[in-house]
Amino acid sequence: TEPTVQLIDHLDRGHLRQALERDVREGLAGTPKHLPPKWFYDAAGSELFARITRLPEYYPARRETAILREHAADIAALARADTLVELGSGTSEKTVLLLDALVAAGLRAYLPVDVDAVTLRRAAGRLAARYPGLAVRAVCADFERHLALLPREGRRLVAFLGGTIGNLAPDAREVFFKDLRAVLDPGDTLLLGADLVKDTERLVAAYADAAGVTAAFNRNVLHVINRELGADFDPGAFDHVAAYDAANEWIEMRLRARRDMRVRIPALGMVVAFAAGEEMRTEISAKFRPAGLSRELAAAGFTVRRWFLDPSGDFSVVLAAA
Ligand code: AVJ
Repeated sequence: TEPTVQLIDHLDRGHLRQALERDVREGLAGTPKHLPPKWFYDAAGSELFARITRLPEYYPARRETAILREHAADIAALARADTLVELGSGTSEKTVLLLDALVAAGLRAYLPVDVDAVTLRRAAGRLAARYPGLAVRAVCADFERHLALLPREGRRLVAFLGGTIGNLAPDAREVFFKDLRAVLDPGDTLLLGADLVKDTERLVAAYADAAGVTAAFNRNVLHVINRELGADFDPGAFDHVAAYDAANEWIEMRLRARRDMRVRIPALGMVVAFAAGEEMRTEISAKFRPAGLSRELAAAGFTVRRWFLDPSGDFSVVLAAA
């Protein structure tokens, strides 16, 4: 049987609900309509994302895994961490690669942070069972809002993997890096996974897989809004769209209405009209160049210690010191 893991909850139902209401009200009143990607991740959405990471087209997960497998010991030696804090930990599948090396080098605590309490609890239990000497404390929180609440104990390594940093628009990213830097102490480090700019075809294929898993993941946000806010979205009436914006160097996921629709959202007292062909943005996933990301990190007060690129140059992991 798995040990019980302490769950620190900064996202009580009330706050979560309020944040969703605000995001949906603002996003659906906007032109163009848009929703933040964080609402993809209920239990079903986290599961769909885990399936995405196993798709042949979705190279980022495999590339990052290869980097971590190759360089975990280097990372552990550079970070000399007592505590690993992982932002957006999800199923923590890749984390074992880091934990094996970090625990061998003296790590004492692991704090996964995620918005999806179900997936978080399950992952934390699995890792607590695998590393008996490690204190595992799961933190249910929104990494954009609750950085200041993260426990401060020992030398910390903050891991933000998978390329999730790309979900933040440049202005939000700047705020995030500054806020994160402000809660770190000298000696603490950041391990950041970032997907790199590459040819458009491969980028788009990674977000428009042949099996349609990404399409289901994209539509899941409509199921979440239906369940939580009593809305009557017909998810099947929206097409999945993935497009590369070459000027901004980011992938955009959208949901395109197949026909004219009126969607009722009783909890918000809203009726939202969609015109046939209208597109609603559900995610940006920015792609980076090491030089540009180095500049952003430096501007927030981080010092880059090392870049790790996979042999094909598709994905990068950077270790930066506070
Ligand atoms: C989990 C944010 C890293 O942006 O590539 C995968 C999410 N969206 N396929 C990404 C995602 C569509 C993913 N991140």
